[in-house]
Amino acid sequence: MIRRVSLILALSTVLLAVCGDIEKTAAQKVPTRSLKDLFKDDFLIGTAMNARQIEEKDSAGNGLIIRQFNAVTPENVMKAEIIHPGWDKYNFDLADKLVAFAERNNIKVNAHNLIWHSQLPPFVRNMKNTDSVRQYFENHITTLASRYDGKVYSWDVVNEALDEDGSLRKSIFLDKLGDDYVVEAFRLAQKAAPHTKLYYNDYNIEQPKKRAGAIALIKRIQAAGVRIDGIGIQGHWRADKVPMKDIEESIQAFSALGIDVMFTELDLGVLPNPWDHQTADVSQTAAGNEKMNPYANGLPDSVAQMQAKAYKDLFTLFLEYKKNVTRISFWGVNDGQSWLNNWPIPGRTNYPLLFDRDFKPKPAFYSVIATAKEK
Ligand code: 9MR
Repeated sequence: MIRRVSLILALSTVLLAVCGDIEKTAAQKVPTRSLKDLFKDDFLIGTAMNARQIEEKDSAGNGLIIRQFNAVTPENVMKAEIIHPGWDKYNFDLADKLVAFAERNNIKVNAHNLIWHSQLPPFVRNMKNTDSVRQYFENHITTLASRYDGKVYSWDVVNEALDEDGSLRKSIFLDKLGDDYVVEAFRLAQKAAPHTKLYYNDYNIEQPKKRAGAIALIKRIQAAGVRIDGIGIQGHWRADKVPMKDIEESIQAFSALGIDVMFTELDLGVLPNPWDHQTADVSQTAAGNEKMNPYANGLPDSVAQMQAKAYKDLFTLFLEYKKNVTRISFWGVNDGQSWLNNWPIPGRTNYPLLFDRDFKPKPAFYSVIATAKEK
């Protein structure tokens, strides 16, 4: 009898020890500190939210958002194609849900976006008549900007209006409304949303030629006496090729214009690039093969460490310019939810963010928080 009891006791001790270890491992993997707290005196820390998260159907994702971030950008639900599918038809449902979620959790919303050549609803894409385009442009901006004024913190008023050489990109807006359309978009937004910050957002604007185009565009808006509060550098870079010097020069050049600088769609992909140029143009796609998807079975530690170092260098730079840099937003919550799994080659396994597919912090998370001063 005594022997049986001691056997049971011994077994329970072993069991307890094992469980304890499991608990300890799990605890080690759950971040105890949050990005938003660690950087609270420096800049806002944001993430893009997908539709499931906006509907609060992704409990792990929603929990992580509330814990780690104090700014959110809707990844898709406020794009024209979704929110304004017909001349008189608006779908405000998910945008309203996003605003309610953010308010409840003390999170700022950056609304994305008012004017973009891409993801336009078919009724706009096929418009031939200049007056109709002008009417759509005015209705769209005025309706959305006024509805969410005071409810969202900021708007990406115009998204991706520039080409790589710094000239205005060919689009239905440039074609029908002429090259003052960006100024006009900000003028309409300013009128409809006096309590909302107004931003220009684009990728590759850290590159010298495109940067010069962005500077000219901002000066043009300012010269017209129209308000622009900030510029978003999207930050879709490759982890092994982050253009640090261009980024630093851009922070300096844009803040010299008296506006806020933000990094609005940050992700550092680790997969091979099918081209020799970097872009975030969703219309450019390529075919894949196994060589182009080398980490389908997991991220090698060496690559995770390389990415962690790239994130560390970036955040060190952001902190150096914390007077000018007001928000850093990641483009997605975890690696599995990133658009980079399907672009430019569909069906790959990419690892661009701070949290892995199980929402666990990666080495990149720890290297980022290590740059923050303990508060
Ligand atoms: O991440 C977004 C993806 O889910 C959409 O399919 C795509 C097209 O709407 O847009 C992606 O987000 C883009 C953002 O709105 C603007 N900058 C580039 C982003 C990545 O393509």
